[in-house]
Amino acid sequence: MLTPTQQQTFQQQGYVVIEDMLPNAQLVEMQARAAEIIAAWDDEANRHIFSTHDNNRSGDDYFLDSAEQIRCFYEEEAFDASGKLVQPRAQCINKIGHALHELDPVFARLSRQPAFGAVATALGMQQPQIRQSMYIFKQPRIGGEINWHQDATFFYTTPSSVLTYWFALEEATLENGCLWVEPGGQRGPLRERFLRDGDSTTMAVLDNTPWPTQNQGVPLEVSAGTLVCFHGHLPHYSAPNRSAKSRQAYTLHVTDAACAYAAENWLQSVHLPLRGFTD
Ligand SMILES: O=C(O)CCC(=O)C(=O)O
Repeated sequence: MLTPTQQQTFQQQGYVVIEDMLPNAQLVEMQARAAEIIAAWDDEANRHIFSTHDNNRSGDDYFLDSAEQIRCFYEEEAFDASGKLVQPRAQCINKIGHALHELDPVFARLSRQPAFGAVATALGMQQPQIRQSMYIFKQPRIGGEINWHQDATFFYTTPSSVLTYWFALEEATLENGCLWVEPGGQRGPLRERFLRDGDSTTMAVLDNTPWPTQNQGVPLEVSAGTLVCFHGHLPHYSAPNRSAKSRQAYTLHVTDAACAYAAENWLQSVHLPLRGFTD
C-alpha cells in the first residue's frame, strides 16, 4: 500500500501524506451523516463545550462517557455573552466523538477499509485496533485552536504504538486552520500523559521539552480526501479558523494489540468490541 519512499518519510519525518484516500462519494456520505447526527442531537441538557485549553475533565461525565458513545461538543466560542449561539447550530459544533466507528453504521463501514489496514501494516503495526473516532469541524469563524500535543499522551501503550489517521473531508489550508506538524519531532520524548482515575483526570508532565516554535512546525495544506497518517509522538497543532470556510476532518486513533494498552488511559473499551480494519 505504501511505497518505500512513503515508508521512509514516515520513519524520518513521523508522518506521511497520502492523497485521494477517500473518494468524493465517501466525503459526501460522511458529511451528510455528520449533519444528520447533529440535527438529531438533543442539546437541552447537554451544552458541552470542547476546549483544548483546559484538559481537566474531572467529573465531566458527558465527556468521559463519550468514550463509548456518539456525542456532540460545542466550539468554545459557540455562545455569546447572553448564552445564545453565535451562528446556526450546525456551525457551532466542535466535534462528534468518540465511537462513531463502532456505533454509527455509515462511519463503521467507512472506517473499516482494508486499504487503511494496509497502511498500518506497512508502518509496522502487527494487529491494529481502532480505539477512537472523531469528526472534527473546525468551524468557519469560531473554529478553535488545537494546542500542540502528542497523541500517545492519550493512547499510551508499551511500547508506544498509537497511529493517527487524519482524513481531510474538505480542503485544509493555512486560511481555515490546517494541521501543523514538527517533522522529525516523533524522535523527541513524550511530554505528557492524560491519566484517568475513576471520574477524575489529570495531565501529568513527563518531560519539560518545549513545544515546537512556529519555525519548527510545517503546515500541511491538503486537498479533500487526503490522509495524513502520523506517529503517536509527533507534535502537532492547528490554528483557529477565522475564515468563512469550514475545515472538516475525520480521525481514527489506532493502537497495536501486540502492545500493552495502559489501564490509566481515559478511553477504555468496556462495552464495545475492539476491532481492526478487517474484523
Ligand atoms: O484536526 C485538528 O485540527 C487536530 C486533530 C488532532 O490533533 C488529533 O486528532 O489528534
